[in-house]
Amino acid sequence: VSPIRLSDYRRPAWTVDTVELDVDLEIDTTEITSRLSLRRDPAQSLPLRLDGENLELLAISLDGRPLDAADYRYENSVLDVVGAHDGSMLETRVRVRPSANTALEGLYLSGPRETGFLLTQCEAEGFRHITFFPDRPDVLARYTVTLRAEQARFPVLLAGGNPDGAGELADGRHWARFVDPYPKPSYLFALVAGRLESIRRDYVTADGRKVELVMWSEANVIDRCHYALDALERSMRWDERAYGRNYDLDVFHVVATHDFNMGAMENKGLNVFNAKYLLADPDSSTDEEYRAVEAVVAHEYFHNWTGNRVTCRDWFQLSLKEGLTVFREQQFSADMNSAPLKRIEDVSLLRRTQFPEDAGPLAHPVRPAEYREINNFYTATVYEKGSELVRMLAGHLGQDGFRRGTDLYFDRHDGHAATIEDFLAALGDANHIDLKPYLAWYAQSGTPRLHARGEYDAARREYTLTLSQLTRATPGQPEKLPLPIPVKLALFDQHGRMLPLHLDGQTVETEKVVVVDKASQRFVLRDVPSHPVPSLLRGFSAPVVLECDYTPTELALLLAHDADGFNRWEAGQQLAALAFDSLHGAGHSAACKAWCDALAASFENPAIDDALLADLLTPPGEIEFADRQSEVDPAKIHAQRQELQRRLAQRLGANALLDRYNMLSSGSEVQLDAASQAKRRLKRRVLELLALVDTDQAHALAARQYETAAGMTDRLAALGLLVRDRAPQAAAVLADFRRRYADNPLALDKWFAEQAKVPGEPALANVMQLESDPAFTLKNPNRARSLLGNFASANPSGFHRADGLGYRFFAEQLAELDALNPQIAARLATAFNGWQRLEPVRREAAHTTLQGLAGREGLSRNLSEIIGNVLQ
Ligand code: HT7
Ligand code: ZN
Repeated sequence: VSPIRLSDYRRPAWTVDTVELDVDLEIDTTEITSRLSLRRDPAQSLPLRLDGENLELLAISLDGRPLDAADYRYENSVLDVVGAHDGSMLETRVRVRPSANTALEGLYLSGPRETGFLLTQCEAEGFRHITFFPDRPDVLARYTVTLRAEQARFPVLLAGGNPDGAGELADGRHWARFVDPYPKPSYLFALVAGRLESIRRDYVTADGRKVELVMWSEANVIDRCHYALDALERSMRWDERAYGRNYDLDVFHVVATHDFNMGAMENKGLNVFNAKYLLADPDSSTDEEYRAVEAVVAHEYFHNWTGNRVTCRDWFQLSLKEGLTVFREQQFSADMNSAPLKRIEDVSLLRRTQFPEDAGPLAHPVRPAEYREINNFYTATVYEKGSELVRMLAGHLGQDGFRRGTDLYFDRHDGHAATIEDFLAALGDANHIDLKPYLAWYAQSGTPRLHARGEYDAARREYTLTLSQLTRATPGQPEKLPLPIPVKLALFDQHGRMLPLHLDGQTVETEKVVVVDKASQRFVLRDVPSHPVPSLLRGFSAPVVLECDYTPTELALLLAHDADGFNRWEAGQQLAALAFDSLHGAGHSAACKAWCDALAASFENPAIDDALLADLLTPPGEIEFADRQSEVDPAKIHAQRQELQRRLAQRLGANALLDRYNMLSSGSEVQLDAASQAKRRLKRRVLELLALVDTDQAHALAARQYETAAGMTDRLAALGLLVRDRAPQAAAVLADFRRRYADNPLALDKWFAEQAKVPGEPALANVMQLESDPAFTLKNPNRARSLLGNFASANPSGFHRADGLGYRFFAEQLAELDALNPQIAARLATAFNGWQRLEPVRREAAHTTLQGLAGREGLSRNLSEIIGNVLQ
């Protein structure tokens, strides 16, 4: 398949004003009649061409006249029609097969055929699996949808838009109609039909519209939807306050499904959620999962303006909606919870997922220049790095300026499909600033390295900071340009006090942003009384790797005194990295002691929040350590990181850890307030550290914690520790967990996941055995991800075995999965990213396996694109 290129973009030759869909729903065969009123671009003379994938065409007519075979051709997923003109009405009737749809794209069945329900997933190109259409995001149309089905089997009928009538039909069937007054692209179309229960709440928007909010799920889990409904209400209020955005339909429906390729989908007025991100209760959800539910509910809701009212001109602009919406969710979650902790969580995610993407063969710009399979571009780069770019723009404009900019963006582009240039132009125009230099960030892949060197001239009382940037070549981009990098900085004296900054003759407070937009720049700070310690890139002000030759003492000073919670943690992470290096003799031998001493002081400091302390006590993960090495041996990294943590545990002392653990023990009910969550986070960390110095004691405590836990956070923390350590108590708690949650698929996913994450060689035997467990199926994406995804992407020492058997097993699974669900197979296959940097034995084994996989017959476009790119 030849790639689709951004540079080839052309306006659509044909658009659609209105769509009328009549859908006769049945599990095995559903018939869809569509009437499209067509508009022709007078500047183009191309014949009418519509997309259509796997459709059985039953009837076709143009302007009321049935078409002869000579007037149309349906081949290779396109329908060409002769004789259409501006204002024509094309009517088609097609048949599709929901129960046979294992790819979960288009119309499909969720759950068993006797009890499950029907639903659609159209982003990115699923609508063409439902009917013929110019299935591209710049064709915005008004939809009227009439659903018909057997009433007893499908009592609930839903589609996007406002309800516009319902009634009974002959033969026990019924119908319901929905009209969406807002023009929308086809990827935002949705319908749902089946036996579902609901909980509801009335909501009045700031501009006075009465809205009914409705959460839908299968009956047995409807009680677990209350938290999401509360989160939705919080999101709606927040968007009114923070961005002046009000909801715009009379109803807002949200449906939970266990069968979903991604996290959730923002279909206009009818969001669909992976149950993992909608259901929450203390017995089956961890604190992290509660936060994820709140974040995803907010994310999908915020899309109503950033994505739906203003959509993307083409899929190259995906980050226009995704980067901006992730950023809005991050702001919201920071407001609802702790801002520094949210920042730590988001930057950790970026480093764990996006940095490796940007450093390997899958590197691509936030706005890619070409793709073969768009579903492969829902990546950490488009989402997470895209959000960091918006954060830089927002930081540049300040809170009021950014709001002026987004107001203008919504005014200018409401009801239209926009580009990233449009977004930057609106932000810039509203503030009389040219933001075009930031466009380079959207076009250039790779993570810039920002090198910082400070020199203090005691005689002149001047501190000169030289900041230089370098981005390494990435596939297809050998040359890199300097980018505008905002660096938020402060200076500390040797006692940990912040110094006032004098730059270019002005005094600013104690914090300042300088923008580095050349290969190298010098900034001179005057009137600096003593040799300072710089705190750079505060709050992670740009998505770069900072290289600064800090001494362990300087990092320890920042860890103890930096008022920026994020940078305090960051100093600890950098110090941990020096300590890690020192364990195999490279670099400062004093670093490990400095790290342990600094954390011992933090451990005793009552002013530090429990959750921040838990994060401070956690060194960078194995993937982050691997990112700093050129010949990666995951087994060695695992062992060395364990050793680092053991030294920390020794320094803190078994008694102190035990005392703290006992102090943190929680009550008999799960409280969700920040302090209670923080306690559980620290308790988990303390127990993990204790296990490194008093293993038997920690395992006994974990077994008791498992038995007495009031909720999933404590229960899973205990189970995870026992399973990872292969403790004698592990088998019993695993058996208990399995029994306890036999009917709870989301909890059972955790049971699979924890066993897939056992470090080292034993992981593969576990995973192979679990693959033949009766509860395992490749047909359910959550289950496939929990076992195979965790094994291959979250367990480096388990997956990357020197004998290559991890790769061989995983490749077999991918091939099998690809035949069922290419999107999920392709996503899981990205676990092979970075194989070129493995040590030679593993590298060779991975290479052989990848070549074998690439050579298989009949791979999907999704999987072959990823394997092909990874092999480059
Ligand atoms: N906008 C949604 C993307 C999505 C998706 C993409 C491809 C295949 C299936 C999908 N399900 C949802 C999710 C979001 O970012 O909000
Ligand atoms: Zn999104």
